[in-house]
Amino acid sequence: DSGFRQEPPQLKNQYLDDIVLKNILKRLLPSTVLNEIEPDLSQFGERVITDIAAMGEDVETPSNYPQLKQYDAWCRRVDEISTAQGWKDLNDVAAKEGLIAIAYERKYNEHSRIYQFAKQYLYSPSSAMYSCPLSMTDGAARVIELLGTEEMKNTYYDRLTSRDPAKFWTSGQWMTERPGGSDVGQSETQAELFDEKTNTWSISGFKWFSSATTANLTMLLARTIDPKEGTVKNGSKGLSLYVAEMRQPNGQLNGVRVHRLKNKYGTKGLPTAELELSGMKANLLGKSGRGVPSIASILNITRIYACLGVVCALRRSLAIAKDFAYKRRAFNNSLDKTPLHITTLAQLELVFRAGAQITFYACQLLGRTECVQEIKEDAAILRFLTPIAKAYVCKSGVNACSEAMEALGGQGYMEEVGIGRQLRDAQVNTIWEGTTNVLAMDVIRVIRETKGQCLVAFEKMIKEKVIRSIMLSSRLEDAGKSIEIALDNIKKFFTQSMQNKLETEANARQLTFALGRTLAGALFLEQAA
Ligand code: MFK
Ligand code: FAD
Repeated sequence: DSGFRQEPPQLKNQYLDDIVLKNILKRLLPSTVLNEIEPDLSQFGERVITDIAAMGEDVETPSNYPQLKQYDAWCRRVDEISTAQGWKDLNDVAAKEGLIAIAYERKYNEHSRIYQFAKQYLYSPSSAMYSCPLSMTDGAARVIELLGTEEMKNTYYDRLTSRDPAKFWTSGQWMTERPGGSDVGQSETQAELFDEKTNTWSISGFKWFSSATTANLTMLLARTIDPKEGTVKNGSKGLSLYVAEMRQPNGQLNGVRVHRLKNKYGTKGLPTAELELSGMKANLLGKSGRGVPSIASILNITRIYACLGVVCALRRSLAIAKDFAYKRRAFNNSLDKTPLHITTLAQLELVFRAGAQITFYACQLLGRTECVQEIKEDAAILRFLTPIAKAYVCKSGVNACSEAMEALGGQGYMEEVGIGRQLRDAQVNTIWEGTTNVLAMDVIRVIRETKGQCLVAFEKMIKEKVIRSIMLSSRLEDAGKSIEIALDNIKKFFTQSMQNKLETEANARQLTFALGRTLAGALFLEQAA
């Protein structure tokens, strides 16, 4: 038929077209660094809508979803997980493009993290969730850098941070068990000393969620059996962190049986499995009984990745929705000239910009804590800010992705348009690496542990940003006043509604979101100045 055909929305170079990312980088990076890395970001911005996007499409093709083969034709247990060719190619791209390496080569010192996260931000929406194994690999490299032995640094760390696809390894992170993913203190998996000389332990139990099951390495928690007494400690104080290779030198799995692949709502190309561990050989990493604080170095990195994952999913969804608005007409008007439609998109843009500002601020602090001396203040702010960011950015961003879908009407709901995938994959970021409420409780944990000093430091940081911004640009005075009022309201809310333990916990989410909104406001001011 010769009827109407809608011109479809199209993506442009994802770096050059992203004014928000470009402005954030301009503000956070010295111009010498930005000038040096911009050609790389531009070429990568093009790749993520061409060859890298095609790899992601390959992974997202239903017939290519991961599959588990438990037995070979001779009834031998093999537990092989097959993945799409695109999944392997995305791994190689990640190594060659330095998606982990950039952060650890530290060519630009503290700024390297921002450069690395800018590339991860471009990569993630096209990567069909390869950013998940990468985030855990990043966390694993950091924990080895902080707590690993020289041998672990020479072997594992070198591989995790390599740019050579033949050498590059990824790592998983196994915490969640059937009795509790939030409350890991209920974990049943146990570790028994196998060889004292080599610090090798034999681990048995069941891990209920393992994403990146095809990774080469894993970081896992297990309850340590005291070698002398043969006893274990209950709760999380009995857990230690271990590092294990997935396979033995002969290629067989290292005491791992893949029970089942998870049948998930999203993250379809990511092989998430239930694993039975029986005599998995692993090395203790860090101190015995300090598993949770040790693995927290990973969590605090992957939580920033979760923010990034939602922010760039929203940015991709909005890029589609905005281009559509220029091309679609309704009631004799182009959507980009329709007041209510534009207001709706502008509100989503605000959510996106808030998320981007908070995420890159967290990333800036992460880089500083890793590279700069005298980092006490940065580290304290980062510790408090990470759960705030993860809870606030992920929750608001997922809701906004859903709105962006609606902005294309019925076509938004169609698979080929691409927003559905972004929304599905964004959704998990409110669950994994700590649910919204668990993170809100982490905010309370930090307040309690620092006896409220983190709130004082937070207030100081916000006020400094406001004052500096107003000094640079007096037109921001009114906005600055609003932020000060928001800060006062948080203090009032905190003192009034946090009288006892029950009330404090019941109000934790509200407090966390208020802190997130206020931080976003201060960062907007800084950007506007
Ligand atoms: C683009 C996508 C990127 C993301 C991909 C990721 C793929 C998916 C991977 C996963 O989902 S992995 C599993 C993630 N699991 C979680 O995030 C667990 C959520 N639960 C929590 O976070 C709980 O709050 C926690 C397990 C930490 C509670 O543990 P405990 O032991 O009951 O808490 P406790 O006793 O308050 O704290 C023990 C110690 O850890 C304390 O230190 P001290 O012993 O020195 O006093 C705490 O300060 C410390 N700690 C807890 N959380 C911390 C931390 N330290 C630093 N940072 C933190 N976040
Ligand atoms: P529960 O802990 O049982 O929580 C149930 C509900 O109770 C939640 O709403 C939670 O917010 C609430 N709740 C719990 N405690 C509190 C509290 N104190 N205050 C208020 N509310 C509370 N884990 C890994 O270790 N490695 C992986 O690779 C991994 N990959 C995953 C991949 C996917 C796709 C998914 C969906 C999950 C993955 N997980 C992984 C598991 C994930 O980290 C957990 O599901 C998550 O931490 C929540 O744990 P849970 O499922 O046991 O829920």
